[in-house]
Amino acid sequence: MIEKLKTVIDRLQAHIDSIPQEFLKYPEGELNRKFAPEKWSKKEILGHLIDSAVNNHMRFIKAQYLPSPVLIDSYAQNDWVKIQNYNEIETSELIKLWKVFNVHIINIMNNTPEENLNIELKAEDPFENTDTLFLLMKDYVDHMDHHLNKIFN
Ligand code: NI
Repeated sequence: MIEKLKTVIDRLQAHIDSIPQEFLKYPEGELNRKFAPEKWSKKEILGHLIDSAVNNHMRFIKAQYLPSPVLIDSYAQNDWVKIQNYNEIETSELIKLWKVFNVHIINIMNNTPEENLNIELKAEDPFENTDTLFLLMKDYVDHMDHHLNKIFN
């Protein structure tokens, strides 16, 4: 299990090392552009990844002290993005926030005892593959891959 978590951490670290420079290669007009009112811009996608970090930060901690199985409740993702108006946040500040959260999440992963990776969780969304804390951590990075592929397609 430790071996597998190391792979997840390495994948996340690789994103932290590369994404800030990659993101800044785009001109502001392209980062802000919305192809439809309901579609997220690149900055809004990065904002959504910050929301994912915030919500999963709490899940990763709560799973380790609340009675098992902790409920992995969903959050209204579109409302989170809309309310925070990510397109108006300065790009360099947005990237800093994304990075600092993910550096911290790596710290949490590194401090998770091996036996805690098997803690069982219960997802509100039955299609989520988050039956254990390890799977939730892996899913966090899988979800990030999915959205980064859309930003850098
Ligand atoms: Ni998403």
